[in-house]
Amino acid sequence: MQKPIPALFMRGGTSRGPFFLESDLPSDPAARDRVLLSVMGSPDRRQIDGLGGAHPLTSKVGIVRPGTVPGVDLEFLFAQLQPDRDTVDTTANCGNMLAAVVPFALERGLIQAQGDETTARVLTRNTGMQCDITVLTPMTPEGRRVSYEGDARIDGVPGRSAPITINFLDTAGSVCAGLLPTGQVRDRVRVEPPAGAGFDAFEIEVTCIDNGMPLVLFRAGDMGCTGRETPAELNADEALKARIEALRLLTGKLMGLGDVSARNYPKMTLVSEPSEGGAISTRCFIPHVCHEAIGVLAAVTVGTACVLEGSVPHDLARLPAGAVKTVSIEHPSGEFTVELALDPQDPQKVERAALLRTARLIMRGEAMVPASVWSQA
Ligand code: NQM
Repeated sequence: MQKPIPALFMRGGTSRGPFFLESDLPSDPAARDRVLLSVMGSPDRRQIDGLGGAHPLTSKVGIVRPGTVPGVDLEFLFAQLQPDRDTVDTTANCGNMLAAVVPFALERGLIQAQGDETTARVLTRNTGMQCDITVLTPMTPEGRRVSYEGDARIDGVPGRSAPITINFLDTAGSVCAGLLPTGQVRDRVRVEPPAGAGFDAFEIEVTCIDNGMPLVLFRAGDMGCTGRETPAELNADEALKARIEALRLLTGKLMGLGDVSARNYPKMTLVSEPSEGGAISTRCFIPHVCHEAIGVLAAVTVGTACVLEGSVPHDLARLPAGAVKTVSIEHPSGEFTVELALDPQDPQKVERAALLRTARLIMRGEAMVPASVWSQA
């Protein structure tokens, strides 16, 4: 006997996973997490017994409920699982999975289409951040339906789809206490090797920042990289990954995050001069494998760091003039454009971030959970 749980399997931006109504899952978080691990087939490198795609970007789950606070239409809880670990982390955001929330809510009847476009205010329960998301809802013979087809293209996803715009309203200090959690725009840190590590102590300049996602940015060259490597090359470099992880554990503490060994952040981001006409080039570890592209809020945070005078990426970045900056973040599979509106009184402050994503309903059905797992729930 297995327990069926209604689910929509969706792509959100460059990520993918099952979406559930909160009311269809156990209310106790520990029981819910056991169910999610079973649904995804974790821990197992291949996730052979579940829906996970053997990569962090396809080990994600969306949980949606109607808004419970005034002005909020929908509330979204994002859960990051890992193929080979038994962790379910709900403490950080995912702007890619976020792109599928309004389509999911329209599919499941949580909200109604408003016209040719539908905008909903979404609260992420992970960090309390709010955003307005707009999707296309054209008239069809069956009434207004969310559209997945269109001309919008995002790097990291083949083909074209209907555009989804996300306007972030308040992103600074999502998980950390503020935008610059060390209190400085640039820090120089000394990383001591843990016992048995095959590298020497080293010093490096970093910018620790959280404008939607905690990130540590450092020059690719300072780690002996060009910044042009493919994710596969970086993922195969165990010596580099050991140094980056030691830097992550140290900066996690400096950012007030404590012991981050079991956390999926801060994301470790190598930056270098742009080479494709963008503002900055990136390779982003999330945090143990290199992203094939870059996360949404990671891109917002990189763009914000570029704007800040004195930051590590500021020196490398080529930014357009003006108070509303269209910032193109280069990544391994193309680029990610974020529009940053600066505070007219303080050009060092990003007031609003907007960006384009796409999403698609891939499959609808029921995720089957073994009775032994559900009965413990
Ligand atoms: O930064 C990957 C993704 C993400 C997160 C990650 C994301 C974001 O690409 O908002 O979207 O950083 O683990 O889905």
